[in-house]
Amino acid sequence: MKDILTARWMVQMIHTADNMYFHGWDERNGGNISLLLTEEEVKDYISGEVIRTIPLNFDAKEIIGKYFLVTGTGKYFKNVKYDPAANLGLIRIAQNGVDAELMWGYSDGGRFTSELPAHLMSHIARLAIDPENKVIMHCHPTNILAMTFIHTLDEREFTRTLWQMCTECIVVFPDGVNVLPWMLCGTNEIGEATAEKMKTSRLVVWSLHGIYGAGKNLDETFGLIETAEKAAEIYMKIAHLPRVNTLTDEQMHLLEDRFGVKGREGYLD
Ligand code: 2HA
Ligand code: ZN
Repeated sequence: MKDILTARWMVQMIHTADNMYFHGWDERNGGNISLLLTEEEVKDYISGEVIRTIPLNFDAKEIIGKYFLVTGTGKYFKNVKYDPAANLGLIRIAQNGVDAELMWGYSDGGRFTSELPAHLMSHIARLAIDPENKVIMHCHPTNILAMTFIHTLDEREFTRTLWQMCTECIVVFPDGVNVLPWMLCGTNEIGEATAEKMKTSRLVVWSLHGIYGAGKNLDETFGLIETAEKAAEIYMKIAHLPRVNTLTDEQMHLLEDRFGVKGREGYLD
């Protein structure tokens, strides 16, 4: 058996959690990540023996047998690199669809993030649209969060404001951002609402809380959130100042043509 800490996907997960912490997006135990892995990717690194079974508390029958590397509940992103085995776990969705089988990790008796319903439901929603989706990422980026206190939560308006803040925004997230009102976190209800929003955008803002991102790999998903957060940062710097210049819809149409993307239907005039 190979050392799991040398697996490429493990190294990327550890680096990503560290990077997110240093961006200030994951204070204390804030945030969580889940990375979908194939049997092929994991088989050389695990014995195949189930260490423990942990109930999911919802039915995940669409993803039976799939493997996910997931951050642990109550764990701090800043500590992942020092003790990956305690802070991360590799789970497989059991054949009954309602349990997770622990294959590696959570070595101090821990379990997966309390937000696992939102993660798995979002994986199911994204996989139906994009079979290559692998990552769901949740964090608390400062400026996105700040923006939800002072900006309308109307999704078209919220998206347009972010698109206007950096030239590349419409290229990076042409599908825009969806926005949920404040909801109680850690519940199946917020999980279902997030997954529903994931059907039309890879970014879902949780008002007064943070953001969810989805993507094909850790870098792409990180970059998606990073770009939205950069735009929100610019907005927070200028929102209270008179705006002399702005990116116009005409300019954004030029970006669409140049980069071969199409902004969300009806979001540009
Ligand atoms: O505790 O961010 O939303 C981790 C969280 C919950
Ligand atoms: Zn959170």
